[in-house]
Amino acid sequence: MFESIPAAPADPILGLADLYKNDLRTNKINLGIGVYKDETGHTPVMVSVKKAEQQLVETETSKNYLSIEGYSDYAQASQRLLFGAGNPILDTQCLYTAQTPGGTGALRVAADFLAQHTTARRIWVSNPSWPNHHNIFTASGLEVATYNYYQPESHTLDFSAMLNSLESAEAGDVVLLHGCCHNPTGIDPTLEQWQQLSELLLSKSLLPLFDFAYQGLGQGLDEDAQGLRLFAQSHQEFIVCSSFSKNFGLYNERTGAFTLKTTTPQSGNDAFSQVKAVIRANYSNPPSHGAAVVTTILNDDSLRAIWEQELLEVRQRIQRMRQLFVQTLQDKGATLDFSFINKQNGMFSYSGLTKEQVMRLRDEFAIYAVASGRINIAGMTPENMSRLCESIISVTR
Ligand code: PLP
Ligand code: TYF
Repeated sequence: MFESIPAAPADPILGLADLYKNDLRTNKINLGIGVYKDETGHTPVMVSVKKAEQQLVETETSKNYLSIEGYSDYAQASQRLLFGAGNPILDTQCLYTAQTPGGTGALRVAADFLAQHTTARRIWVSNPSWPNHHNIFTASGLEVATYNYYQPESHTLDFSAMLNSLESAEAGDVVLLHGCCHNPTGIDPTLEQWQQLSELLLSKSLLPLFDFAYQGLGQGLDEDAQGLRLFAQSHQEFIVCSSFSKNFGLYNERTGAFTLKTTTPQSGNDAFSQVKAVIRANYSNPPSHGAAVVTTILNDDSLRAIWEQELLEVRQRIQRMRQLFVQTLQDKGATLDFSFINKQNGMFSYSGLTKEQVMRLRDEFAIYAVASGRINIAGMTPENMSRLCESIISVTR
């Protein structure tokens, strides 16, 4: 039975992590997988997380199963972070949140729920996007269509092309939007563009699905949520799939949330009962630890202040590396203009490097980037910057 199964294609990003690990060159640089690294190239446990974990070790009394939807304190804290404390949407009784195994788990719950319990058959995903979007939605039986997003010559959002492609969407289709720090381009809509998108989706009866995996890594916790919060003012129905992997550094604890906004509490209760049925058939109930850590931090003023400061440092380090990268390339005489990298948000940048240049960087210089040209700015340090820029100049000459 197992003898004639063809091998699955490697994940274009996770596969790279293995190649990097097995590379014996000591001066190797990893700009591949989207994981934050500090100035020393290490992915740290945040101090706020360690402190919350210490508290939990002291106070935890049971490892009993959680409910299907997870901790209710976590759900409320997640909603406050998404929409802002004091946002009237929090009192509508029309928001339903389930704790999920990472943002990926939230996306899969959303995909199964949409495919099995709504009339939605098609979801529109940006071109390019995180490769796993296609896997997840296809696995649930949805058709994946793509909308234009990126203008390679100017390294900007091709907003008119984006609107144009969405004109082909039909009532009842779903549109996936990256809440902030678009993966892989690092280019987000402006507030005016979010407004236009919101109006377009409303006028065409398209359902917004926000993938919000990088809140706080762009401009700030509230700033990064401006698109979502604007949509929430006028859309009665939408879904948010959020993740705490990046902004709490809780990658391996699989900590995310699925949030459903419905028109009325009555319809919401029934719809959310189906979300819970989907979860039961997938993984029954979520893992506890990451969500307990997040809830502990968000609901404790002093831990929260430590976390917000740590997140600010993450954001500032990424911005510093962007500037240093652009400056160093310029100082070393790069012929290409890389200044657009300073205008992008979050960990990722679409560098404009071609697949051939990415392969040369890997083979000749032990520098790992995604074949699409996506680079993880957080893989840069003041120590590796010089060699990185010289190598890039060498392959782009
Ligand atoms: N969505 C996007 C755009 C991502 O980049 C990621 C990254 O991992 C995820 C979702 C999944 O997040 P998680 O690791 O929490 O499953
Ligand atoms: O885009 C990234 O690098 C992160 C991490 O299948 C990741 O989102 C990459 C691929 C994948 C899961 C997570």
